[in-house]
Amino acid sequence: TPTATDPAPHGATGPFPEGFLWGVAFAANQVEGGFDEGGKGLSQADVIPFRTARDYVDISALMKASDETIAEAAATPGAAGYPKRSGSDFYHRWEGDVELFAELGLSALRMSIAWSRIFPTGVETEPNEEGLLFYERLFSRLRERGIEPVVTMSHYEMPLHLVTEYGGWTNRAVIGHFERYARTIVTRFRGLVHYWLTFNEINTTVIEPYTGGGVIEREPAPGVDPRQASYQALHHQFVASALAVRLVHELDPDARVGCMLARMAHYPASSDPADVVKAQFDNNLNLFHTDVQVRGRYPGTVRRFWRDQGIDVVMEPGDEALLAEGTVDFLSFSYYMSLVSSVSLEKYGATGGNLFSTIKNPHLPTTEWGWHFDPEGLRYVLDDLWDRYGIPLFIVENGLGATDVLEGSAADAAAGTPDTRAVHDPYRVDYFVQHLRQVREAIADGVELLGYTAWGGLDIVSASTSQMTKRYGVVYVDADDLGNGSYDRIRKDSFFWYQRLVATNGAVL
Ligand code: BGP
Repeated sequence: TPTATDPAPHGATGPFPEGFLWGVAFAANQVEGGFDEGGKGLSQADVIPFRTARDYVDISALMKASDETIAEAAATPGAAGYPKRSGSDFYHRWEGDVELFAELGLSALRMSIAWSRIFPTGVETEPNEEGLLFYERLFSRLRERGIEPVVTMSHYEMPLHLVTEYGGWTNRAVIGHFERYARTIVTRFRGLVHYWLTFNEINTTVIEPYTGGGVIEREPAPGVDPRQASYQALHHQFVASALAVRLVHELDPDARVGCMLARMAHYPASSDPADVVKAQFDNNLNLFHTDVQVRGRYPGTVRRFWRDQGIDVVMEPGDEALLAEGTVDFLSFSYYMSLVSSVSLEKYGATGGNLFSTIKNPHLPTTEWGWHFDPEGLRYVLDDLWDRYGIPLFIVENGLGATDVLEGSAADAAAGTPDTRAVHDPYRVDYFVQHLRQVREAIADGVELLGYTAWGGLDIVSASTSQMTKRYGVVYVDADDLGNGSYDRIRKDSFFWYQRLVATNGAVL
């Protein structure tokens, strides 16, 4: 296995295409904080509590929560029990953070707009000007620093009111509210934003219905497949996404708009054809999302799956035509791991990843959180997506969640002596090196790739565990899981490596 210190296998210099976008990525609900400032309404992320350290936050519990429980969570002041309410305090520190990104030499920042900053409950007819101004200043500053904002319209976030009063995306009426929001931001940020993404990891709506679609299902009807509500919500999101694509094309012909998938490749556990067909089926259940958003239609495999499972997705006349019309300009995706499929699960041991329980791949190590570490899988995914769709791709998330150790002390800095604080994270550099070498292979295979934005630039609150200490950044944020700390920013060793990576357009690999 190559390591970060090995010489580059091809001795290549500047192996990435001209104009390749190098960046970092994060989401409003995980980074901003300021959850009740500037006229912002509560979002569904603001009521996700912190549970236990290593365990997966059981968001599905929220789906069964009573109105009173949600109201209580919504009313709890302070941030400690609700880590996403303070995030990384980017809302107050964004100017300094942009300077750090400029120092990194970035050409892109992938981020999201908090819908609840623009329409606090989602149903207002007029937007919240203070929210619009926050992003307008941020986008303008980024452009001044030569950093292209790549903006997700909805990243695991919607106004809480739309969840509690409407049932989230299960309710078709939410489409209209989203359309007004999309029209508002695309109009206002015309010329400032050239790359839009509609929904983050749209396949999450089925995997994590509360996170992805604001789906709260107190009592699913007896005998009804529990995924029924999620697939209905997903269909509404597809329609809303197609409308947003149309809006961007109409309102700002210079901008490009993409979809966003959490791409998890499924490998067959064995060469038994039954396992191979099962892996193909699992891949199709992941890829049908991009089939809809890139090709403009649901594939036969998912329609058959719904039939077999008794899932009945209601579509209105005109929906299919809209999906066919609202196809995206590029396909963006996150890549963290591959999974393993088999028809006989009991034959194989499972890895207890914090997000997915999957068959353990004996050829791959796992991260501290049990996710398969699979750089070659990224090349496989890139080549495969390019083959399947033939439109430009964009890696908008890839990175390592790890426990970091902060050395040195803030007291030194406070006493006027040099700040000795440092984070030595060779494991993160190694992660990037191994994955980016595979990206380079895919580019050599002919894949058209717009850019790479590493997750998350700054340490931010984890989406799935609500931990700050599952750290992804190249910049350390001095805060713990309960929101204690100075929130100071400390450049990790990986910061300086990433800076060289960008400055050489990938030649350090
Ligand atoms: C993706 C999400 C992100 C992010 C990342 C890492 O699923 O789009 O929001 O957080 O995964 O996951 P986690 O934070 O759960 O470790």
